[in-house]
Amino acid sequence: MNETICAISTARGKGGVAVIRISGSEALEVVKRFFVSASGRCDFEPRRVYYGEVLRDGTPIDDVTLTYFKAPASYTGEDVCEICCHGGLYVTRAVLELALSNGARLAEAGEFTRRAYINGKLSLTRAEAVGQIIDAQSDAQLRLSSATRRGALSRALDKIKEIMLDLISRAYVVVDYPDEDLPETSRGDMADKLSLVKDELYKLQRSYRAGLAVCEGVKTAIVGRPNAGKSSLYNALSGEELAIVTDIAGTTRDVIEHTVSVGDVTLRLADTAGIRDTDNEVEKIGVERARERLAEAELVLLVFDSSEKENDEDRALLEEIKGRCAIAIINKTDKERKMSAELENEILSSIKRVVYMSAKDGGIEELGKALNEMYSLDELDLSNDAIISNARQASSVSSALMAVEEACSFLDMGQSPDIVCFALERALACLEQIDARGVSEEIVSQIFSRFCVGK
Ligand SMILES: Nc1nc2c(ncn2[C@@H]2O[C@H](COP(=O)(O)OP(=O)(O)O)[C@@H](O)[C@H]2O)c(=O)[nH]1
Ligand SMILES: [Mg+2]
Repeated sequence: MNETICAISTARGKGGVAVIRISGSEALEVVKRFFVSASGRCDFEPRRVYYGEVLRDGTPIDDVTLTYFKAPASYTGEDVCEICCHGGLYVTRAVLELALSNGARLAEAGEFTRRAYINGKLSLTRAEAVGQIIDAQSDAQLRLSSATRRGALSRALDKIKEIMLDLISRAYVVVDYPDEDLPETSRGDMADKLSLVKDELYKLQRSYRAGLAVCEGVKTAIVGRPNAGKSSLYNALSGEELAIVTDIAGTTRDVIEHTVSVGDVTLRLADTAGIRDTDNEVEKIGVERARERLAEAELVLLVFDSSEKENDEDRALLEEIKGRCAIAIINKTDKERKMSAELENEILSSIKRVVYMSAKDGGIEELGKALNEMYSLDELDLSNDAIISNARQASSVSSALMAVEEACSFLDMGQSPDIVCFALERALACLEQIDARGVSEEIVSQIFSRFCVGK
């Protein structure tokens, strides 16, 4: 039998109310030892809210509400009591201590959700999504994690697994009972089903790039020659005046970083010093750092000043960025244009994506659109589609794909159905790793340790 656990489930700090959650077979017994309802009743019905007082050594310390959920109809699948007390630090702690001294022990980080997973209330991807919802910092992150929590990814995986299982079981029937007159899965049918499985898995694999861009964020460097408007762009994207902006070339020296969301993409954005040759010792270090940050960036926002004639620095940077994942920002469109059509053509041909904007007056929506397109987010419905958003899920999908590819090539080579299915079974085992209950204890612990206490 599981121990009964308790924790403060609301954030630490002063607030209107705080929730203390208690889960386990003894939950109600524990609570009855220190809670008395105003009506005097103690046969609490599930899914009802009771008003009453919390007593410590016979003295009321707060008036609270108690909600009781009876197993298995609760978050964890066990008996759960939630006490809602006033949200002071001291009073909340006092109620928690009463639960502790009356038979519950303190929950570990993520232990409630872990129990929900163990009791079959949530699949692993859905449990992970609960963590993502808590961590979400943008609307896109919330939409994606909420869809995963509702089971979008689980259902997509189940669908693929179902087709695989059907193929495997039909083939084995043929293998096990060769004399019986069972309909043999025709090779054509098998090939069709396999290619369906492959398509679905490739779709999931492709979704990872989008999932990463939304959830983890893209390491991005804003680069360009001095005074192009990099810091202005950085501030406009951050929505705050974080970087110093002046018309003096060489103002920015330190690399400053901030996470922002543009369109549906999360950018781990760095503003850098304008890249040029300089004799100034401090600026020189700034340029070196800008170069380092440029080298490690996954995405480059290369800023040009359209109100100035281009120079060698612009051309050198354009040449350097060729072939990288980049968006060209042609800035200062509110001013009279002096940049040559020749450079513009060069930019268009070497960096496919170009956004015209004024960091002063706007154009950020256009950048958002370019980013959504770049990460295929315009093809996805974050609120409903199955999207892979972490390395654990992605690596299992890749392994499953390899095994399915192998199954396909066995089939092409004319191998018998059981050999094809042998590869399919391996693919199935890889997919089971994502969402099934067969996931190793180590991985499960790792996932739930990232949660906060009380969740
Ligand atoms: N008119 C106009 N001025 C801009 C724009 N973006 C930046 N600036 C000005 O250009 C100068 C250099 O900007 P800054 O952001 O410091 O450039 P950085 O050196 O690339 O970081 C400042 O005076 C800004 O106010 C823009 O879109 N339009
Ligand atoms: Mg700057």
